[in-house]
Order: sequence, then structure tokens, then C-alpha cells
Amino acid sequence: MENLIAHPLPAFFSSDHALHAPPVEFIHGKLVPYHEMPQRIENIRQHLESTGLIQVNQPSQKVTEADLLRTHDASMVAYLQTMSQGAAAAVRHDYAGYNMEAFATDDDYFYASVFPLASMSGVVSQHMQGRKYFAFDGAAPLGKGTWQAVHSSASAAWSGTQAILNGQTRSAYAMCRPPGHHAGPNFIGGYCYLNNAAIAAKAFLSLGNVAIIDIDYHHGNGTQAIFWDEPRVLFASIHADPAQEYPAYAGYAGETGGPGAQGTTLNLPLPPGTAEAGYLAAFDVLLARVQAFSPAALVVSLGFDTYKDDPIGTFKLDDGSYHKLGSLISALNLPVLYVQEGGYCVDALGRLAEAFFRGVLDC
Ligand code: OKP
Ligand code: ZN
Repeated sequence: MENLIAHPLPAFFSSDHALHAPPVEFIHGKLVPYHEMPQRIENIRQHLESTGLIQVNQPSQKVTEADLLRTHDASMVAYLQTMSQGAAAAVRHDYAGYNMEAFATDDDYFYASVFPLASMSGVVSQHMQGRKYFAFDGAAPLGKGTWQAVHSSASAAWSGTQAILNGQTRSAYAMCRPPGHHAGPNFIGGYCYLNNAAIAAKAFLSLGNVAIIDIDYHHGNGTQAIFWDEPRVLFASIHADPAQEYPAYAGYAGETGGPGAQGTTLNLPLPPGTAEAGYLAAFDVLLARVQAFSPAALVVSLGFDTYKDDPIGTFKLDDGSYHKLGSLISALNLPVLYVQEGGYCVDALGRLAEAFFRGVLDC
């Protein structure tokens, strides 16, 4: 613990994340404090900096609109900007067409209020052609600082990617907040607005095929959707069975990729309550698939909500499990961008990240 790390891992972090701090979310019939809170990434940063494992940089570059548009529809990017401006101006009545209502708190955030059903498709398609509905749930509220926070979060991923592409480092850690893996080409939800991991993976395509390993507790439905028909990107995920857990509509084992990309999506759903042995068995399957794909670069969607004391997850991983996962990923010997996703046991996050990156750095 006291020994100096010869080569700290370059990390990218923007303090802009704190501009996004929704007060509440609606979960199991109750309004509760928003789990995806600023203290999460602050704890990770403070703890990892104190260990000397990482060297923190401000994002060296802002991801440009053109690069965002490789991952997200222009209408969705415009929507994020418009809604943040609208929250600043507090002109809520103008946004009913976006299916957003303000929730009356001391901090004004727009919360999605109605979710179109398949049986409404005839009615809804008209609106969808205008790209008016973007939120698939109520867990991604929009406030006046949301756009700047999500743009800076994506820029942290972008800067890490560029540092790897420029040869400045072989691997890097994007300390993203808000997270991104539930955000798709034209949808937001589950605390996610811009898909940081996907934005990075698109850029890595200049090197060759890319694999994304998603080890957040929840299925990365947004990332899966973005690369569904992309044969050059393997999306491989271990997560709680969507038949029993969020996001419910995606992440089933039978989802293996679109017609143009059969076999480049791998979903390994596990039952709620899974402990380390069951998790590592699935991880072996995942690693074999990644190796068979021979990617030129790797993006890891890194969630710590698989921890045994996470307030919204049920898996039973502990510090030692994260050390093992870090070692196993590092042993692939690929350029890797680690992208922070979830993890809500706030006080443990620094420690869990330390365990993971000690595994990565073998120290
Ligand atoms: C984000 B990530 C709505 C419950 C919403 C959202 C969970 C988002 C997890 N009834 N829960 O994957 O850690
Ligand atoms: Zn999660």
C-alpha cells in the first residue's frame, strides 16, 4: 500500500459532473435520494489519488459534435441541449411535446412522464418521426447543468481514447459521471445520457475490431443497441437476468446481434444473488469469446454495483473479486479504456476501485 507506483494509470476526470445532481428518483413506489450522486466519483478520485495508482487529468479535449454523432442521433443531442437550456429558463410548459414534466423541488429537473406502448404505435409513430420521445424511463432527469456534465463525461472517455490512440499510454481510466451504457442511438434512461463507452469504441475502430466488456450489474441496453448491427464490435456483457432486473426488455441470452452482425453480441445473464464463483465462471466464457474475436482494443464498462453491499444490486462480489477481474482483463494484454459506469455503495467505491486497479496494474 505504501510502495510508490512506478507507472500510475492516466485517468481523466472533469469536475463538471457536479453540475448534474438530480435530487430524487422514483423507485419501488417511493421517492428516494438519487443514487447516481456526485459523491460517487469524488470518492473514487480521492481514494485512488491517495494510493498513487492513478494520475488524474482534466479531459484534454472536448468530444466534438461530429464525434458524438457517430454514436447518437443529431435529434437526441439537440434534445439534451434544448432540455438543459429549458431547465435553466424554467419554461416548462414548452416541453410537454418532449414528454417531460418538471418535478417541483428546489432544484428543477425534467422527468419523463409517459412511456409509449407498442400497442400505441400507430399514434406514437407520428411523434417518433419528429423524434420527440427520447426517455425510456424516468431515471434520467434533465436539469440546467445536465448537458455540460454529460458532455464533459463523454469528453473524459474521449480524452482517454485519444491518449491511447496517440501512443501516450497503453491503457487509461475514464472517470465518467454520469454513466452511459443505458443510452442508445436515440434514447436516454437509467441515469445515462451519452454513451461514453460507445463513443470510445467508435474511435478505436481506427485500430481494427473492438471488444466491449460490460461488467456493470445491469445490462448495457444502450451499448447493445448502438452496436447491434456492427460486426466489427463485440459487445459482451454479464449482468443480472433482465427477466428479474432492470432494464427488463434487453439482455437475454438469445440476443446475439443483428442480421449483419450475428454472434457479435454476447449476453450472459445471471440470477439475482450470484456470488463470486458463479460470476467468475461466466467471466471465463466471456474472456474466451473476447479472445476468439481478436480485438485491437478493448473498452470496459466498469460497474461496481455487483458489490455485495450495493443498495440496488443483489450480486455478492467483494474486494477480492474486483482484484481478480482487473488481473484477468489486464492479462488480455490489449490497449484498454476503462469507463466508469454504475456502483452505488458510495462509501465503498474508492476501495473497490483500488482493488480493481491493483489487479489491473499487478501491484
Ligand atoms: C444504472 B447503471 C425505475 C428503476 C430505475 C435505474 C437503474 C439504473 C442503473 N423503476 N433504476 O447500470 O448502474
Ligand atoms: Zn448498473
